[in-house]
Amino acid sequence: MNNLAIARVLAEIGDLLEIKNENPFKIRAYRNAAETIVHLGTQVAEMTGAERLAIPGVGKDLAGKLGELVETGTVRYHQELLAEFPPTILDLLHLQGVGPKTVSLFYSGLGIRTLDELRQAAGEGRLRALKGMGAKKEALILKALDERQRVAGRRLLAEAHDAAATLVAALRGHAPEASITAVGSLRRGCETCGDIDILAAGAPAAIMEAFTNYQLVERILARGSTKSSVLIWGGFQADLRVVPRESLGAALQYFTGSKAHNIALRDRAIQRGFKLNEYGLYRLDDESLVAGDSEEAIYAALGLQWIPPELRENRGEIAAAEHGTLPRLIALGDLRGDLHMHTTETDGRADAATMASAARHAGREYIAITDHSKALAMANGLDETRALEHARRIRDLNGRIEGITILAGIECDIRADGSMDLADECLAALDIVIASVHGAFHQDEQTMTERILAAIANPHVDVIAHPTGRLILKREGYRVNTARIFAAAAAAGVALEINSQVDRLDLDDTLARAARDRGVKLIIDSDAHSPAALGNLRWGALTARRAWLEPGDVLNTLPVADFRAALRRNRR
Ligand code: DGT
Ligand code: CA
Ligand code: CA
Ligand code: ZN
Repeated sequence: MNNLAIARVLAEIGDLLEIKNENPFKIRAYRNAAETIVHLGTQVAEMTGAERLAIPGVGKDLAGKLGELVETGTVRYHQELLAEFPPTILDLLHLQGVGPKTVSLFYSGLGIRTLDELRQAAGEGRLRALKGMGAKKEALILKALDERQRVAGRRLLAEAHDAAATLVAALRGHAPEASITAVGSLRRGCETCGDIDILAAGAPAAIMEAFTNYQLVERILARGSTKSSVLIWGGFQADLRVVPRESLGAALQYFTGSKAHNIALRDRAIQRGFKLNEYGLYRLDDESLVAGDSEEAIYAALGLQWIPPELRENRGEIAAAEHGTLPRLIALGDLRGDLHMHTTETDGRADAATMASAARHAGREYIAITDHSKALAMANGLDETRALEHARRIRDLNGRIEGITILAGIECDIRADGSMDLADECLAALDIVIASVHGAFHQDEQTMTERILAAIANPHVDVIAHPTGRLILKREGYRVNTARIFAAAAAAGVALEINSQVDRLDLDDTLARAARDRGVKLIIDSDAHSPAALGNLRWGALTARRAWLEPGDVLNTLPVADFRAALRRNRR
């Protein structure tokens, strides 16, 4: 039994425990162990008992199960769980609005084991008979099933990035001379990726074998000398293309896409008497090569500035490159501040001092601690008294931690009626107030729009966080008239957030660009709930690049004094 097969069993135990609504720590232990084992350099089957115990995250109990697995090919615990639930019902668990309790209800009440069976039952109106269901919930389930079909196979950018990084590193180990790059939607920084596209230029033929033998390959889908496809751990499809070194630029350009950008570029080439493909740019008359080894040379031969991959969506970038008016795109390093994060005072995992030190290490010059307000009771949200005490302690930290300015803020809920969750006197006493919607998502567009406009009208509100509430691949944003929000925010000097959580990226690229075009200032925040999550800022910066933003469009590129002066509360 190889490590991949072992990891699959552990991960499935984790999933089955989730359906049983077991202790989250226990679930995470199985999943973490699976993740560790899949990346181990040595085979678990060849280890001694003591060596297994030394695997990070593997305790006595798990080491025992590993031994059982290696010796007998199965684990009794896994078999017992499988006897309780068929593994296909795991698919149900990942539907929006369906938790483990609902899944077991579907199964025990109606014998539903698959997505198809669920769709049929919902279509026939049989779900509403179950305890705690009803026609409305049934309709939501049908909608979630449709949504699921629409996004099937796509994954979050951050997940694709991690999977690609390990794969690219492994391939580079086999071909240190070659140029090996992730291309496709991943290189363009798209919020979701359908697959992982890897390009190798100037690599020996053996690179294909290294690819299909990669330790995380679950299945080989296609194998050839210039292109192979595999299915890897985590459910990704990965494609590898191999081209000669002299075609590096042409292939990078071609396989980075997007398709729409490529079609526009190819048309431009034809109009100028050229032919463009993944091997090079050629003259149509005598087929001679014009450019091929670098992207810059290809764009230049077509009369264009080099276009950053994030802009290659055929949204005006070719005209801008022709006129030399491409934006000077913002980069992660331009972000001096991070103004949205949580601590153990509410639902964060570290205290303010730890978050501040970590943010300084990440290169920030200033941060704001913005814990939740009392409406989020589940997160232990703050009332006025606690908010002000917390603020005093945060301000005290400034004297104790060097190299970073710490602002005392709050993420204040916008109640269903548009009023703020904390009294004006409290909000006025803080350094920055972020307002956000965390409940009553199903309001109609008019109500939701008025609700957010009311928050913007409050003179103590500086920022609207995650303005649409969408969760990528999970939940559509609430219905809201963004044009009215942008106009009001621009007029009031309220900034709109690009929230950098991997499944939020909210505002998204198109909305952020539209907001900027209407005069709105943006702010890119991590919304970190742990020190490690401060690093998510990179995804927000990437989203801002896809939105064509320049440093001047984003408030937290400013030095702290200028930043504070630009906040709505301090503007005159
Ligand atoms: P994805 O995988 O859905 O997230 O999006 P992409 O953009 O990575 O698409 P993919 O993997 O199908 O193809 C990678 C790139 O290869 C794509 O962005 C452009 C190029 N490409 C693929 N098919 C065609 C095509 O039919 N014509 C042209 N011009 N380019 C193509
Ligand atoms: Ca792709
Ligand atoms: Ca592909
Ligand atoms: Zn938050």
